[in-house]
Amino acid sequence: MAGFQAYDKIKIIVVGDSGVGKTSLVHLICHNEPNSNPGYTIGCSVEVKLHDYKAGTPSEKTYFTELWDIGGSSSHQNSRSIFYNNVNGIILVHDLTNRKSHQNLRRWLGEVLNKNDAKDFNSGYDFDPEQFAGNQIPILVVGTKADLAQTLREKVISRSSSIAEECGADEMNLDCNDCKCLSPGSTNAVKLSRFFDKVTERRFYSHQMPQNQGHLAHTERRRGHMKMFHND
Ligand SMILES: Nc1nc2c(ncn2[C@@H]2O[C@H](COP(=O)(O)OP(=O)(O)OP(=O)(O)O)[C@@H](O)[C@H]2O)c(=O)[nH]1
Ligand SMILES: [Mg+2]
Repeated sequence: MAGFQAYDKIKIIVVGDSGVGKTSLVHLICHNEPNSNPGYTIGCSVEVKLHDYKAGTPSEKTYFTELWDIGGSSSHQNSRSIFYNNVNGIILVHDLTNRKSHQNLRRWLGEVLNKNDAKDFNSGYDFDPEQFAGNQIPILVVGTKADLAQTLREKVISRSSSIAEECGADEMNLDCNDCKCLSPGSTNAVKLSRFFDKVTERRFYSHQMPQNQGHLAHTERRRGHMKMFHND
């Protein structure tokens, strides 16, 4: 563990409706094994993964990647904004068997970007997806429960009107209960690693401050008090 604190860190928030599988996903990413009993997330849980930026190249460097798993319960909407400061990357999670959870990703993105405006989640956050055409803050869209979404209909639904396309985001689908879905060298593992590389690149190798980074970092105002849990 010597030198552990010497790693630079990046902050990625993981948002989406309650029950879509955010905690299961984060656990799989950070521990390489399924979480048999995730339970509801109250507030926020932060897990860490050491990511090798540009692995296998002379530029390789390890970064401390924090994954902020935000509880999706609508009853905590007013207090979540305290977690949205200084965000370097966003993982939007939806359940492939639940179309509504995909539609709600627009609202989640709106909530993150408009974190200082108190609005009801169901009545009106909005954002312009074209804001993201230049990918100021890298976004990854993850569809969970691929094991349950086996029918053609569900697959078609999952592909239609994708927020990932609108935002120019990366996208992947998986079964969070199957560690093979993120096994080294698999398509999803490569996509995830590329996403972490992109976030790291924007955070540490881009001299220009991203437009929305300033927006996200703008205020430290707290609108509530929430407990933070660490699962380790
Ligand atoms: N079959 C299947 N079940 C999954 C998958 N991902 C998550 N689940 C299950 O879905 C339920 C909810 O998962 P969580 O990870 O707790 O969901 P969450 O998004 O963290 O929910 P909140 O903490 O309430 O916001 C759990 O019973 C998980 O085991 C998946 O890919 N396939
Ligand atoms: Mg959770």
